[in-house]
Amino acid sequence: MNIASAEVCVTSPSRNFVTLKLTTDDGITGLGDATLNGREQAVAAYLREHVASLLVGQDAHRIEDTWQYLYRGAYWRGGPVTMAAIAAVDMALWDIKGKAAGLPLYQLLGGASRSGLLAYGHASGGSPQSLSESIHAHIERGYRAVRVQTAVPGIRALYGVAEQRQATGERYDYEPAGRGVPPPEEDWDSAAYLRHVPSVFERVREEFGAELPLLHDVHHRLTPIEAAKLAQRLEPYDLFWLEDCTPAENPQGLRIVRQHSTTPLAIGEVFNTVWDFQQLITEQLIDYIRASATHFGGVTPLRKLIDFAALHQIRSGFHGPTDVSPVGFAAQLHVGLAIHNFGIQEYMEHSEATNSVFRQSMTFRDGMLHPGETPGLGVELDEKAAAAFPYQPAYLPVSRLKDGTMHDW
Ligand code: KDG
Ligand code: MG
Repeated sequence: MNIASAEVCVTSPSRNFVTLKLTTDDGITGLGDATLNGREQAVAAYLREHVASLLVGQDAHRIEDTWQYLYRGAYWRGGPVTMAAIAAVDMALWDIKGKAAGLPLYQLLGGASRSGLLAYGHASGGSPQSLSESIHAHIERGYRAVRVQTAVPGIRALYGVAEQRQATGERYDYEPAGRGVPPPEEDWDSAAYLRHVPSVFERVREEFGAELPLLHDVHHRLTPIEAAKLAQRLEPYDLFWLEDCTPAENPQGLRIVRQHSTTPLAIGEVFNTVWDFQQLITEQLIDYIRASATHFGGVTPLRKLIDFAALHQIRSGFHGPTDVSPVGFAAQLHVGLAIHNFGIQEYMEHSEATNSVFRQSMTFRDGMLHPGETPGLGVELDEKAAAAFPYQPAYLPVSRLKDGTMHDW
């Protein structure tokens, strides 16, 4: 069973997605997600110009060897563009293998280790009242765990809080993060943020009780000592995790956070290879792995990473924002169902437009996700529907301090 063609589809039903479709000479198709938020066309070009022709004629069953060929065989390796492209090839080959075997992917990974995956949703609010309403709405939709993001007095617009205005005064939804050019601008003030956030969790715990798992995402904005202060101040509110509390390029910074707090830490949604995680895992500096199948080179390396993490009692918390397409999301649901050290799965819910282009067997019931029983990944691309949503330039917002200095993502 050889690969006969490799085609790339860029479509924008609510937001941009890059999808690779591989077709074998006996007519089986496989899909892979190569979406890289704000840099979609770079990955599409990498696949079309540098990868597609290498694949045609290759044995579609040789997933490991193809992965090594694309990763190890290239002189310039790693980085988000390359690894999203390799991820798409890897996922598409797993999709094909599952369809050829007549089995959902999780069965090929060892079978189910649980009946479903605990999901967390994104609650946020510009005021205590709207935050409370957002948490209630999530609980009513079935969520048993919520991420809590809040506006901060003194900061005009903060990523992750839906109902705010950007620095220009214009209102925007943070997903899909600021369509158009140039990117919207938000502002940042670490001192204001550190003063405010603990009081928000105090109120949320008072209202919702001790049992609801609460998560919070800092989006890499604090220095190690600021992050240590936050993690320490949040300890009474017993977070499920504190995410991306420091810039991800500086793993040893988390040693300082660890020295001061037992708040569990999650990091790694922007990581691309196991090397980015090596020190964090071996030194036990994190508790949850935030990689996604899409930005980490696919199912093959994600499975290896999570098995490595298991040696250190570190669990999964795979990245599941709407900029991971339903194809990439399905891939990590299959991994999450099969592995032993599953922790939690982020779930942001794709729009109706997205779901009309990507038909999925995945289900969400009573706060639990399941990839379904369809052979392969369980996602089909409706190419006709996709064609009605052409690519639109779209960027994540950028952040500046009050004096105009660019701040970390
Ligand atoms: O593309 C960026 C988003 O995926 C990211 O901002 C979402 O931080 C995020 C999260 O935890 O889902
Ligand atoms: Mg995050």
